[in-house]
Amino acid sequence: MTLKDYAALIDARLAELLPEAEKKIPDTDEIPWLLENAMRYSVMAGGKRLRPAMLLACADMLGVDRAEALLDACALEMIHTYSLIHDDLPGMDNDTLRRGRPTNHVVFGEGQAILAGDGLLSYAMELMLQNAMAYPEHSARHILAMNDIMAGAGVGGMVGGQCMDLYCEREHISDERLLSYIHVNKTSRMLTSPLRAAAALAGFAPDSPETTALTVYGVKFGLLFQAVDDILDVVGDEKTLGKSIGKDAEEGKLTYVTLYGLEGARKRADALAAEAKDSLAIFGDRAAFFVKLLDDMTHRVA
Ligand code: GRG
Repeated sequence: MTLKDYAALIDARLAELLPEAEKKIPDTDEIPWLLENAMRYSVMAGGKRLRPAMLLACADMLGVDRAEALLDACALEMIHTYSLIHDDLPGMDNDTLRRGRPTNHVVFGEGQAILAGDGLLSYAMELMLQNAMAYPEHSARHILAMNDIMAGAGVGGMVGGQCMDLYCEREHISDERLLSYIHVNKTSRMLTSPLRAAAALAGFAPDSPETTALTVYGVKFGLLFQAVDDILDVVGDEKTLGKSIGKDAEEGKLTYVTLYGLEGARKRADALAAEAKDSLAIFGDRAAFFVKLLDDMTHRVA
């Protein structure tokens, strides 16, 4: 299975979970059409489906029944999409283009966009809980997986990273240790949690050699991903990327490129890819998807 194959599986399930809704007064317990359509608009706008694909590929590698992991993968993509919607709001990055479309707040208004993000986060949690209840024989595994996903997305994870990012930008602070906190939490945690969640579903303890190796891979992969993101913000093509570029320089952000220069950032990305590859040794040939992913992400243009 390739990244594209996994993305197709995830797209199909997401489309079922967020169907196009007709305008009507909602019944009690029903999602209002406006909220459903605003959530669907950003989730179904495309995207690489990287995080859920990593969860499913890792589940496959570790022998987890794919059907048992699919809702968690979709939930992860919903959480990621909520973070993009909120990141694009006027109070944050104030962006008008995302996934090749006008951003959620441009189409639905700021208030509804905030709710679409809130909705995706809480719907994701509901779906993961429903999935856990469907497998009572594995409830401890599901609780551990949910803990990894929510902690990665939460206050000591992505939200914490975003908080420090906003703080540094508004206060014009450029501290290397804070930058590392921001990268690891804002970007890497959401790329590590899919792997840790899959390991939890496979029955591995959080401190097992397998989970530890996957965590190292996720952190390095996340930093590589961020370095390439910073490079693309300088040399990328807005149309291919489907989002605004040049924002980092405009806002005077501290990035891999401002810190190491373009060539230095590329070298840093190559070094991170090599370190991430080394961490996969424990899985041998079974980790082929994750070795290829490093190459794909190092050379990505979108
Ligand atoms: C609002 C709590 C909160 C967090 C926002 C997503 C995010 C955190 C910030 C976006 C800015 C940014 C460049 C983050 C680092 C890398 C990143 C998350 C890129 C977008 O992810 P992709 O490339 O996007 O996987 P697609 O659209 O392919 O899913």
